[in-house]
Amino acid sequence: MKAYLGLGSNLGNRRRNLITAAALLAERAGDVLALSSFYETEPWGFVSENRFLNAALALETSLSPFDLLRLTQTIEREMGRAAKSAQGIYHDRLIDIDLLLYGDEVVRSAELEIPHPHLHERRFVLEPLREIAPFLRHPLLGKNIEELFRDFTKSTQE
Ligand code: PH2
Ligand code: MG
Ligand code: MG
Repeated sequence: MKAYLGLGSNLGNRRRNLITAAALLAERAGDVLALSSFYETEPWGFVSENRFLNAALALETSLSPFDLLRLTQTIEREMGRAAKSAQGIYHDRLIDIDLLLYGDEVVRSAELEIPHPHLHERRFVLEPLREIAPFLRHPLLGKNIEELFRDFTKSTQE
């Protein structure tokens, strides 16, 4: 199955952190089909002086969504991520790996939501994803990533 992941880092050697995460995913999750450019972005939803590098990654994987979630959490821990976001409170982090889309599947559980519920509201997700998958359809919104990105840029002055 084709899965799309978002990568983010705003601490340490951010470029190296994204590359390490991509390499570990390639080792353990399947084939990395594409990795976007790295985008320098302002922290969204919390105040920090540390800007993010964000990227999107396409993966061909035989892992289930939940096994993929567990693997990404293991990689985050191994790479030294300390705090996990809870109740919508965000922190600086060495690495954050988010499952954005998994084929056309829709998962809504306390542990995991696919498509990522905020995918279409965040420039730092849409812009890298658009680079590697402009024609990928969002299974719930019925639009492709390029269309979602255009809607987003029209609706915001950000
Ligand atoms: N991730 C967050 C919260 N805010 N801001 C940017 N720019 N990039 C991120 O990856 C990011 C964020 C929660 O995971
Ligand atoms: Mg995140
Ligand atoms: Mg996360």
